[in-house]
Amino acid sequence: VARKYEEIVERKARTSLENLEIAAAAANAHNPVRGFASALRRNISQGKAGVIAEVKKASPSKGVLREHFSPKDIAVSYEKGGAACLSVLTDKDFFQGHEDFLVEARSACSLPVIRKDFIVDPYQVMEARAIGADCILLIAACLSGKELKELDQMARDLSMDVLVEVHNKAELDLALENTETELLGINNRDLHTFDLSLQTTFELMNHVPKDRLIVTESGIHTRDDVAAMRENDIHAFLVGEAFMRVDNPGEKLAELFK
Ligand code: IGP
Repeated sequence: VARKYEEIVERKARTSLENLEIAAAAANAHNPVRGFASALRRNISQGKAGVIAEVKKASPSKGVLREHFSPKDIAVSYEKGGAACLSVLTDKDFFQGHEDFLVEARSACSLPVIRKDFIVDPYQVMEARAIGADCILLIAACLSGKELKELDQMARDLSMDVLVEVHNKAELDLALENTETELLGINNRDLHTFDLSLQTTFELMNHVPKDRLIVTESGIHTRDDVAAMRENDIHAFLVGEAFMRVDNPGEKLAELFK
């Protein structure tokens, strides 16, 4: 009966903001958040990297990354490989993602999960908690200061953590001014051109206050990439492609962050 109820609630969650509110409240009662930021902090305080491992079938710049795509199998593999958290793409049009992938991945493991999508509306924030997300991504490039403030506050009112993502100094200033979340993502990829440079992290990190936890995002492929970050005191990572392209994503994770 309980499972049926969850199914019903989850269906309703797609229909209206009002129903979503009910679903999010139900999720908070029956499926409380798994601390996302705290999972990263825990790993880092033990001297390990805090890895957010991404579940991503395809990307607009690279096309399909993985033919055999099972969010459940990938989640299990990542947990075994030592991931602190999962990131699941739910955007359908450009990343071939789906809300169901988040539900599947999260229920297959005990790791906290971020909903990775282009969030521009309160509806999507409510929906995130309703489907079980523990954290949301807010991309400064596609939001005004007012929107950032509203969505950051709303997510935290729903008990979720927020990862706010920036790619340049103007976006960083906007994010710092309008969010209170501790998780500050620096995307090494320019979303407009797809150009990628790890230098982005090294340039912007000096402008980030010490109480924020920097997550370096995109383009991490080698042990040298990881070492360069860690030498600069960057210990939290968001990695997708490097894991999606191999048969055993968790094994690759363990090897990259050994
Ligand atoms: C992962 P990579 O290069 O390891 O696959 O990158 C992640 O950073 C990337 O998927 C990402 C992203 C985003 C995707 C970062 N920010 C915003 C969609 C939207």
